[in-house]
Amino acid sequence: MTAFTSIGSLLSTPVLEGQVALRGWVYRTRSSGKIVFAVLRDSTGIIQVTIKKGNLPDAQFEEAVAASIESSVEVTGTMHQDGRAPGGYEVLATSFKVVGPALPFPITEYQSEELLLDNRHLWIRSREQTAVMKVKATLLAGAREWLAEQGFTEVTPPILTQNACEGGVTLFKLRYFDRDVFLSQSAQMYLESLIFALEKVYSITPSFRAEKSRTPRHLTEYWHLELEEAWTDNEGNMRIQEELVSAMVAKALKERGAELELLKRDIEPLKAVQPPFERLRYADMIALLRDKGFAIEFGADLGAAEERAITEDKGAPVFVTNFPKQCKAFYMKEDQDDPRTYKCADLLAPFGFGEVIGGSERETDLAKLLQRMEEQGIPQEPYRWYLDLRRFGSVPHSGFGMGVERMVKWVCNLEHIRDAIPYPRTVARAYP
Ligand code: NSS
Repeated sequence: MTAFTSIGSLLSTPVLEGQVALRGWVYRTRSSGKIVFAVLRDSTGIIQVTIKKGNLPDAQFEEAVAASIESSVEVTGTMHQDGRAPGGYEVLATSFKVVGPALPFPITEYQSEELLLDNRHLWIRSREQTAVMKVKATLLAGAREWLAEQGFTEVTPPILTQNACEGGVTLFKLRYFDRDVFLSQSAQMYLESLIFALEKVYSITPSFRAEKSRTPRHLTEYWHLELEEAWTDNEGNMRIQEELVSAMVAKALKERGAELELLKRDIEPLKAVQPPFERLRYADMIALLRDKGFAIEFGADLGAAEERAITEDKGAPVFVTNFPKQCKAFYMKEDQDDPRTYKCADLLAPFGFGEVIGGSERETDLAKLLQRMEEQGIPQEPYRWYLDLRRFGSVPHSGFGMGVERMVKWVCNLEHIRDAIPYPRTVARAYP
């Protein structure tokens, strides 16, 4: 059995004596007469393989000449320094074998966004997509590590539910045997129930929103990191968020420098992501927006333009707290110091990226919850179990939900959220 070495490890620890064996996909290739330059790609990097006629059996040389882009290949050879090659090294082949030939690849250099999306199953091999997926995995690993250190237990809430967490407008309904159920918009209510067993919980699940809006920051299916903690108020909730976000960004900076560089992400601003984050009250923010020329009144929700205006000159994320009740969901806790508002916060990423987290302290007063549900025409029956939580040993508690792709979009500086997920689902697309 040949022992294959990854391209990344060959470039970081070059093997300048003896043979190396590698395998991957043809990333670029050109040949002239008796020599082929094939750049190979694997999950860890790219390296140039030079195949010279006479250094290997003729049939293998012909195979190398014919090997098209994205053919999978196995190569052995010797490694040499070469200033012109990517990474500064090349492998001079002594054997070359095509494992799986490739038809002409439908993706070439300049392609329309539509063609790239239709060929997403092939496009995800691109170096940019690969880099984004690695950063995303590292952000999630960073979150799990930090949450485990803080004593949070990861739990697995359901995706099929009978209650709406974030309102009826963006619900996906589906037939479930003889009745209707919804795809989960948020695990929040289930997490609220789980704190009575585990106190500090979180989950990472898909969430679904029937978002009709075509924007660069909305998906219909996205990954949601949600957390709920017993005995914690909105201020404690914000402290968890700022530390969690900072720990995730720090891990990406530590482990994904090469990927962020490939994505041309300026990492200096990310280094400024350190707790505490600024807290800005909604009412003060309205005043600020009005100074900037927005005709916005107390009570209006924030759109992308407003969020951009607030964060364009910020170097680090900002919390906006105390939203008016009419902007937010019925389950939030009223702020007794300003009963027009809830004890809630949205976390906005800097430089115009906008909302990445929505969170709040939860209303524990059953009468208040029932009254709001009545006012908003929300039926009690699907929420019977949720309301029970206020009847059996209720405690102050808070939690939040982070849009994982929103985090990735910000950390990787992506223009569109669809590039933060391998198979984006939007109004226009559920294929491939
Ligand atoms: O609607 S949220 O603001 N809040 C909730 O769902 C709470 N129930 C979460 C909780 O407290 N457990 O959504 C939370 C975050 C929001 O800040 C965005 O970052 C993200 O979820 N989000 C989305 N990401 C991508 N696409 C869409 N459509 C989307 N909607 C929300």
